[in-house]
Amino acid sequence: MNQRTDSGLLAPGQGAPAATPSVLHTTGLKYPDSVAHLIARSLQRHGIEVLFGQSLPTMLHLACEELGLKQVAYRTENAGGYMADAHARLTRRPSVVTAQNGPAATLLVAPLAEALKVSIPLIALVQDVGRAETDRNAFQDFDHMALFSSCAKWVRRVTEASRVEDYIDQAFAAACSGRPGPVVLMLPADLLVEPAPPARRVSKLGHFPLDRTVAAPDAVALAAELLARARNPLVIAGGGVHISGAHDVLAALQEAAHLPVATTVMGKGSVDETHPLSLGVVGYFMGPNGATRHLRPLVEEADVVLLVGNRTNQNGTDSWKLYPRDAHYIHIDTDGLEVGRNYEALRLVGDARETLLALGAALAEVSLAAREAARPALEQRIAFGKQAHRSESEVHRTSAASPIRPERVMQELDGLLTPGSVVVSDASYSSIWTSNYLTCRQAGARFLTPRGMAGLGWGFPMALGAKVARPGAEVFCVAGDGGFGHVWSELETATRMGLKVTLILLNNGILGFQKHAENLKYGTHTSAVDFAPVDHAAIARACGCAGVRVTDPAELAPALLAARAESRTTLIEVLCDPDAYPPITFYTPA
Ligand SMILES: Cc1ncc(C[n+]2csc(CCOP(=O)(O)OP(=O)(O)O)c2C)c(N)n1
Ligand SMILES: [Mg+2]
Repeated sequence: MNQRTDSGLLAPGQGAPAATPSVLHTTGLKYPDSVAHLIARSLQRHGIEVLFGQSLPTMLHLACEELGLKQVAYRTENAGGYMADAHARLTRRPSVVTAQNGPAATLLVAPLAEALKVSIPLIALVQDVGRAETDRNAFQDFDHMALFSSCAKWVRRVTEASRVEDYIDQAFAAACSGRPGPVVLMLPADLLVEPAPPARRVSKLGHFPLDRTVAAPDAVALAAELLARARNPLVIAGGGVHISGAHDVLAALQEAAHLPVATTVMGKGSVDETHPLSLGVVGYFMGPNGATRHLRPLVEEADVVLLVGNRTNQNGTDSWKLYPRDAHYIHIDTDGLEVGRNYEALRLVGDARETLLALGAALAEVSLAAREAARPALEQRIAFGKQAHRSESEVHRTSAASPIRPERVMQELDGLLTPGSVVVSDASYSSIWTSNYLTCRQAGARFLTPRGMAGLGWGFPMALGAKVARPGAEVFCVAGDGGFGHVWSELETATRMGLKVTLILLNNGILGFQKHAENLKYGTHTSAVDFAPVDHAAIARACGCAGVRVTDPAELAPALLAARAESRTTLIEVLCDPDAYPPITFYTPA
């Protein structure tokens, strides 16, 4: 006799086990050649090999898996979108992320917003309610067109099987042409199971920039004249150099035209930072111990500034105070709206690579005698400035103190980097430490960070996406404890998907940037900024990763080497000094 509880229900664990209805067992795919199969084949036609997803839209993933496309299964849509972002940044091909309608779709807003800001082509394929269920409060129905309108370049819903190929190709064209960016295509669930119409399209649109344009020749010739005749020219390269794949052209121009080059955070890696004409990263962190602090006069004294793929945003320009007011600006950007946004400029609207090639050709036609003559003294100034930073920061870079100085962590990591390494930093202090204390030793090396929006937490999923893009590369991630709290669950993703990265967790026990900035601005901070102690290394081990905690700086190098030898993701939790802050200029204006 089964015991009933007071409520009349069977008590837990009682009663005969219910047999699983046979319909809940696998019986074979019911829709053999569906619209979803046509989409999968279209994705393959454009060169897509992986989708970042979590089983939805289900029919699409079933078709994709049947056709050999790989699903990299995320734990949260936020993280999946950032994985796709990093994957696109490194492959220089658009990446596909998928999600269900409703709440899952809303979680794509953060990664799409990042991609929109920094011009990364993401293709979000989002399930929608059945066509006959639209606007009748169907389960998880929502106004997705309005939801995505602020964070995507292009949002459409396809409703006819005969138009599916047209819309897929429009999605790729929208994402990859002009200024690249994220797009969303809504796919009603019932449409996906309809029989596939015949395929008609053959083009391959899965790369960016899809259509390279070049600035007008007269503007290019004028730019060459200005640079050749300048007293103190300076190039400030942004993330657009990477998007355009222009680093080799920029590096050649730097050398041939004797041009000093600084970068933004997103542009780090566009030139070799050990080149005698490279300044490093300039922006809002040029206070004491900042890598480019002693090079600030070179920026301020510039009379001709060449901006390449540089949005002249607040952090990059130190709130528009760093770049010289009276200089002549030459601005290369594929988006004419960015040119002259903050600095009136000679407009070189075009793809960075094509336009730099044209500029290089134009510079070969003019005399570079002034540039060549200025080079030795310029190189000496740059070398002095870099040396002054090295001397100034030595005490922190070699500190044996515990809790550990982040500069010491960076020093150990910098020693391990090769040109093929990929370093991903979370927002907040992590991206400032890496920008200042890690060295790009070859043009084209990649340092990724979600700094378009500076959304906290996305470094670790970006590192996983980077590893999918470059399985052979050593991928490091530097993240703070606050940021990492957004994405602990993706440790399980790393294990399940067999993705090995080395995560260096700077655990200072606080929302550092938040707390310090509050103290500075308001004299005190709110109660939200201090954490309870967390054993992150144990969380990593619980998810099948390796996890170690480092409290003594002498253990850093062995921990990094052990992580290198591991086949799994390793989380190295470094107990860091909560009073260590990076060289943000507004913290230390002197
Ligand atoms: C999604 C998101 N939430 C909040 C913020 C605001 N924010 C910027 S930095 C920061 C603190 C970061 O703390 P942590 O990740 O531990 O890094 P730390 O500064 O301590 O090195 C916060 C809350 C943000 N940028 N993004
Ligand atoms: Mg912290």
